[in-house]
Amino acid sequence: MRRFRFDDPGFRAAFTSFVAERRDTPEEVDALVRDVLAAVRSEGLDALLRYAREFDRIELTEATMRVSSEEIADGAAACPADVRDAISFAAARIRSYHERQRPADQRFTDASGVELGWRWTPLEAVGIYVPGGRAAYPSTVLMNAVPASAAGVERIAMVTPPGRLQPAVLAAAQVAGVTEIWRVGGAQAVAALAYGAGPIRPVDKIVGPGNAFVTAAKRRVYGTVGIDALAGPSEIVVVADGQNDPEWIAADLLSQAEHDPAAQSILITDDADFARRVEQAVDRQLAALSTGEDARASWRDHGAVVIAPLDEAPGLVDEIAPEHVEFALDEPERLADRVRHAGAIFLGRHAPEAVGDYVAGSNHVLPTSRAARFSSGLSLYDFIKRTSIVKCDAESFAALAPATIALAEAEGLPAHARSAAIRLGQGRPPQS
Ligand code: HSO
Ligand code: ZN
Repeated sequence: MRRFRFDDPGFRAAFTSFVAERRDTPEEVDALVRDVLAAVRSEGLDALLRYAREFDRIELTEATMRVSSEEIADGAAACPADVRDAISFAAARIRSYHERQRPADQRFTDASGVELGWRWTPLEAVGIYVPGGRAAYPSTVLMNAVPASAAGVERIAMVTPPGRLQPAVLAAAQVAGVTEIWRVGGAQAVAALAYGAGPIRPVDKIVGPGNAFVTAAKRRVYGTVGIDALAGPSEIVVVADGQNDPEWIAADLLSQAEHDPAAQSILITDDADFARRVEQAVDRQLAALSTGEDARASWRDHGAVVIAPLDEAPGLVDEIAPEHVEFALDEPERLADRVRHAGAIFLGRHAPEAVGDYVAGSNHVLPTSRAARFSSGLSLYDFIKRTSIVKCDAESFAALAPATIALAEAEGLPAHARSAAIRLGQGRPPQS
């Protein structure tokens, strides 16, 4: 854990280099991923079954590759009632938040009499990657599938590595209305979704987090299909004054540290004594945390405490451009309104990031690794697209034609020029 003081002479340089540190170790997986994509593309189902055998050590067939509707129902039923209820509660809140994002179609007539506008339509088919193991979060299934469903996507296909499917993941899929689930993971799953393979029909966009292989594969199939942002390790910045309970703030810092040894938690406070008490609380809580190993590594290697006047916090937050920032203050907007770069902002002493991870309704798939400078969290917009509309009659066309012809000629594109001129009764080619 690093300690910074805003009034130290070397603060600027030290803080800037701290923020620029890389946290995830880049893995050299691209060559293998390229081969896997090519094999699935040319051999389809055979390649999928072979990779299941080689990589996942499991014998699958075309029939057992798909998770049946009974399995989904049985798995979901095996999910404890309180977790099921929590999933339904979360799903309803996520749906209503994302439904408010639906933009309106527009149609208008401009001063030249040209009718213009745009129209939004949902994507037809979306693939959701759900990692195996500990990172198979039911909440992430909801955060990906519910906005897609709210957008009106007709087909949502989930892929997940073969192995035990967690009841809560199946319950989340069921609540989100996902009926198509395939036991296929890794780069081969991304390939199957992008190109189609055996019974898996191709989709139009692939979303959802994954390991280095999945991420490399998504990068490679981009263009054939759309993809969401490439997820990095989670981040939180907590801006807190000395009026907070140090145990609450320590818990918030550890809530992100426990995700991953490469996660990052940063406290910004104007009260050095409070900072010390938070540090002590972090150590105490770490000792009793079942995820303590990852959380300790994250806090040790990437954590930071910054002592700074609170008025400086918005500038520091913008430099970090974090995935999440909490303002644990009485009048949080006073500072938070000045923040420009953050994936999600949590306001007040009773808005820990954990509520946003699960049930607030906002999306927890958010830009990491400073991507908040240029991008936003997952939303309804990821699952809809816009088509432009142009309508002219003879009169409004006449207002547009001269400039169309001039630009076409300037670009050396005579057929473009003619396509306009011919409607003005000019430039008709000689008839034979
Ligand atoms: N904080 C994570 C999301 C998550 N938390 C899932 C719990 N489960 C990345 O924003
Ligand atoms: Zn989380």
